[in-house]
Formats: sequence, structure tokens, C-alpha cells
Amino acid sequence: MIFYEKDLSHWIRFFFVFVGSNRILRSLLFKYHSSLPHRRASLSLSISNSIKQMALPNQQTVDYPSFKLVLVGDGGTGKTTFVKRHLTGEFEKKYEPTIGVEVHPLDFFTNCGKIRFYCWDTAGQEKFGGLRDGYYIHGQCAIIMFDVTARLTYKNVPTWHRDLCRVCENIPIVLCGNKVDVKNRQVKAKQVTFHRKKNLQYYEISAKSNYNFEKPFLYLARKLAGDPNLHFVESPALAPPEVHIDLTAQLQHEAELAAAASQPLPDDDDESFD
Ligand SMILES: Nc1nc2c(ncn2[C@@H]2O[C@H](COP(=O)(O)OP(=O)(O)OP(=O)(O)O)[C@@H](O)[C@H]2O)c(=O)[nH]1
Ligand SMILES: [Mg+2]
Repeated sequence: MIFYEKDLSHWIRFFFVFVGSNRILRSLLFKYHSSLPHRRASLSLSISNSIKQMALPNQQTVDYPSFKLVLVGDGGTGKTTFVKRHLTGEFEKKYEPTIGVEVHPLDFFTNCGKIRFYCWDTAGQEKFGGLRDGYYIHGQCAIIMFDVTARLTYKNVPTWHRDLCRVCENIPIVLCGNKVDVKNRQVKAKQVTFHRKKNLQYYEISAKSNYNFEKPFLYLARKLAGDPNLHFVESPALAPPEVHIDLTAQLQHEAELAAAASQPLPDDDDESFD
């Protein structure tokens, strides 16, 4: 009997591995999903265990609220570095290099209880893109990342946003400008205006120094819970900072960002920014 159960689970696993590695089957599955009426993210924490239906094979599900978070942006902007700062998120990572995504379960402790983000860290580079939009299906919130030291990565933000919104309508999205620890940044805080046009939240972050690490997650948790007062009661265990940020200079950037927010939006800033 024990043998039989082991055998059965072996075959089930084999089946999922086979399906997981079969691109044709996956794309058929994607087309099927795309044809379904879109499932909107609910604004209540209580519904969130619906993520169980979307967890990857052999991924552990939990009995507290959990949400699928899609992380997109150009290659090299620091998406993987960012999610890997959260140390406990590493314990059950699922890596599928053939289809270009890693899923990390990241837990946070709020005054309303524990919350989990299944963080779908997608490949930014075209050649490793895998299913691309296929990973966005059932996304309940998202982070779009660019690199403040590489202008092109900011210029490409509208494309990531458009592709994401085609699959996931009306989900809360945070735009993150990463690597603000670098002195000679190419995208100044006041030049970042895309979030204002699309009603996104924007944060300046530095994955390597942990600067503002929690901010995007807190914003998304509040939106998903429909509770603007939700707060974290415990800091997640983070990897020690690899670099240190010049806080005085960064506060200056943040002040410029705040000042720019009260200025009228440029007409076609996406095109004129180069
Ligand atoms: N200075 C600095 N470098 C960073 C930071 N975050 C990431 N990097 C570096 O940027 C490079 C790319 O980081 P990744 O995390 O692999 O980028 P990615 O967005 O996951 O790239 P793809 O997987 O190709 O989409 C690495 O060399 C990181 O060390 C940061 O906050 N500051
Ligand atoms: Mg990566």
C-alpha cells in the first residue's frame, strides 16, 4: 500500500513535469485561459486562498491569505536580486528556466495576520522570456521594475505596463526605480512621470541596500485588503545590505519627486524621454 501511494505520487509528479516542460501544451492552456472571462482581484483578504488553484505543481499552499504578484521589467533591472533579499522566501523556490519564471513565496506579518505573496519573478530578457504574458494569468497585483542607471529600462516601462494590463485588468501595480544607491543615476526622480499618468504607485528602491524593500509590498497588501491602515508588525528577515545608500542625497531625490508631483504632466513624456 505504501509502495502503491509512492508510485502514484511519482506518476502524478511525472505528469506535471511532462506538462510543465511541454511548451505546446502550455500555450494551448494559455489560450484556453485567455478565452475565459477575466477574474478580477478581490479587495478582500478573505477570498485570497483562491490562489491555491493557481499554484504550481508541488508548490505548498497555506491557510492564510495569499496573492499572486507578477514582477516584470527589463533584464538586469534587479528583479531577482530584489525578491531574494527576503530570506525566508527562498526555502521553496520553484525554478523553471525553460519557461522563464521563478516563483518565490514571500510572507509578511500584518496587524490583520500573515499574508503571502507568491512572487512570479519573470525573465526580462527576450530570449529567456518563455511564456511571457502566460505568466500574468490570474495575477492579482504587480511590480514593474526599471533601473535608474539605465534610461532604456524606463523607456520600456509603458510596454511592460501595456502587456500586463492586457491580461490583468485593474490590479494594483507599483512602479519601482531600482539601484538608487548608484551615484551617477541616469533617470532622475523628477523625470519619472509614468506612474502619474496611469495611476500607479512609485517607489525609489535599492535592492542591494534594502532601501524601501517593504514599501511596494505594504502598498499592495493595503490595496488587496482594502485597508489603508494595514501595517506590518514585524520586519521580514532580509539579507544584510551589500551596499550603503547615501541617505542625504536620496532624501533630496525624494523631495524633488514630491515637488514634481505638483507640476502638470508633460504631454508625451514617454516619447520625449531619451
Ligand atoms: N548597485 C546595484 N546593483 C543592483 C541592485 N539590484 C540588482 N543589482 C545588480 O543588477 C544586476 C542584475 O540583477 P538581477 O536581479 O539579476 O536582474 P533581473 O531583473 O532579475 O534580470 P533578468 O532576470 O534578466 O530579467 C546584478 O548584477 C545585480 O547585482 C541594486 O539595488 N543596486
Ligand atoms: Mg531575474
